[in-house]
Amino acid sequence: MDKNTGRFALLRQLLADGVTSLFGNPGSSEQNLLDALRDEEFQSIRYYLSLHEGTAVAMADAYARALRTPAVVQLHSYAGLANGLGMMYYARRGYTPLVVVAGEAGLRYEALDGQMAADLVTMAKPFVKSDHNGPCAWRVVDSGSLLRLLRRAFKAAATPPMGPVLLVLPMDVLDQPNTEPIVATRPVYSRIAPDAGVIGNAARLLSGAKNPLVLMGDGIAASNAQDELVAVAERLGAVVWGANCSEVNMPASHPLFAGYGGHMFGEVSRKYTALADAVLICGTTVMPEVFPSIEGIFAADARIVQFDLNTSEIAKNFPVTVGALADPKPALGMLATALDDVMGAAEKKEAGERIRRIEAQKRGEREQLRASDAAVRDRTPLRASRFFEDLAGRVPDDALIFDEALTHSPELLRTLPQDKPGTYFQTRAGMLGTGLPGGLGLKVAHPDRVVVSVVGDGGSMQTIQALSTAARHNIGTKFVVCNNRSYRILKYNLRQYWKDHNQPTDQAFPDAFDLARPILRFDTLAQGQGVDAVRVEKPEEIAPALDRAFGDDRPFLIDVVLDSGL
Ligand SMILES: Cc1ncc(C[n+]2csc(CCOP(=O)(O)OP(=O)(O)O)c2C)c(N)n1
Ligand SMILES: [Mg+2]
Repeated sequence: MDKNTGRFALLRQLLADGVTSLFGNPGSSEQNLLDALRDEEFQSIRYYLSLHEGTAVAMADAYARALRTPAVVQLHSYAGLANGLGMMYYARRGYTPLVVVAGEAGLRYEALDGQMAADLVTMAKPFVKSDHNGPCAWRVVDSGSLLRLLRRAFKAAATPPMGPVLLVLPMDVLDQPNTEPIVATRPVYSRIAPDAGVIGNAARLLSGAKNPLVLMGDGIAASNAQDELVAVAERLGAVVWGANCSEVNMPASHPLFAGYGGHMFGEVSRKYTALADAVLICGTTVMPEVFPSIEGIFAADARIVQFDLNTSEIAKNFPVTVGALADPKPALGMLATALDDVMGAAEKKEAGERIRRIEAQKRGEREQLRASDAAVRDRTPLRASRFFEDLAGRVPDDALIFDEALTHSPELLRTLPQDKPGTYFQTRAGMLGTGLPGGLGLKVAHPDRVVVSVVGDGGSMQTIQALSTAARHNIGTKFVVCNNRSYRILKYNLRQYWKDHNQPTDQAFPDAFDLARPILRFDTLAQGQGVDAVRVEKPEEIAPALDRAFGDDRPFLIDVVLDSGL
């Protein structure tokens, strides 16, 4: 067998780029690649089989988020690519670096328009990252440029603003001799900060504020800038709200962290954005809600500073006073120092007083919520807060959590730790079905740590076959399904719509919002795919279920039957 062909060269390039995991679902147009992968030379690369492409991409997304490195996904021709596109768009909106390779029959069949023929590059264009040269989707048409394009794909995926890219691999190109050199792909250095003049200007604009606000998102975590963000917020005495915030961008227990905003209704976030007289926006889009406010987000005379590595986001929807291309870590570090210089003693004192006021308010709100949780602690049907409280007692500080609990997420956020960078991940960009595969991707990335994935019943059905991947590869994620027998969030949102349109709020919800018919048993759905599971319906069943879940490092699922009320 000739090992100097494209398929072997491609795998050698993956080795050179440190790839140890492939996520995918195979077809016959990738058979030569998977055949080569069996070779002794590539034993350090593990192929994680997903039984649906959406699951493969979502697993890769979480893996890449956890390790901050591009993950590689293999899809099959138009059919496999099409199944993966939704999750690729999710990765695009989340800036996750993914290299997606899709096989196709071969260039020699181009004129025949065979069974699986399609223009994969065109199909993928809206779903991949774009850079100045256009959408990052390419097709290899000559063996002399296979590795050139593969390296370009890695570089493009990992260069901020990061995102998914596509490389189409005609099968016959991979069978041709390949003599390209194997050279590791080098990252593009992007720790860029504005010059001192811009930083000084930003510091002056923010420093005199009586009611400063920081809006931040996952760009902070991507830059590992949590400490610098805290330093700026503390100097300003500014409350910090997340917007597109689905990771630990700041320790959640910090007194100035107000919460994960920006999900559904702009009216909710406008309550705090419009109050501010100075706003620092960093590492997020403004505003990310499904139904954002069209106007009046910021006070007319508010001073707005926006730093981002994606200049498209700067002043995209609203004017800013100062906008700058900036990596959050160096930029916020410089800003904190500049604020020390610019702020007078009186301003520093006021900032300190604001921190104490915000801290007291946060403590008060927290105590109220704790009290309301305590009041329903022993109820049946179970309340999620009770289950999460008991779960928190079993979860070590450095555990990784994937949170797709949706309407039960607020209860989860009150109980589980989200303080250590890189330990807490939520679904983003409104994507459903990311929780089960997300928990798998985190565990593949960190096999020695406890990983818990908390998902809704609706979300988990989208990618339920992820459980078979857990069993097949013995990926020891612990899954919790919040079984409220409904698309509960859709009910909340329709109720809000009724309110906004002055309609009665006690009407019947559309039948399609209910999942009670048939009763979905996630314990047996898991067992049928080789994952041990238990159903929990009463408070006294929680502890034994957790004992079983955390008794070993194998995958386990708890189907928690919850109150479905609003
Ligand atoms: C792929 C996809 N399909 C549909 C939706 C619309 N959607 C958003 S949330 C939701 C229901 C989620 O239900 P569940 O996971 O049970 O959480 P709950 O609302 O009950 O807390 C649906 C259908 C979506 N966001 N993404
Ligand atoms: Mg539900």
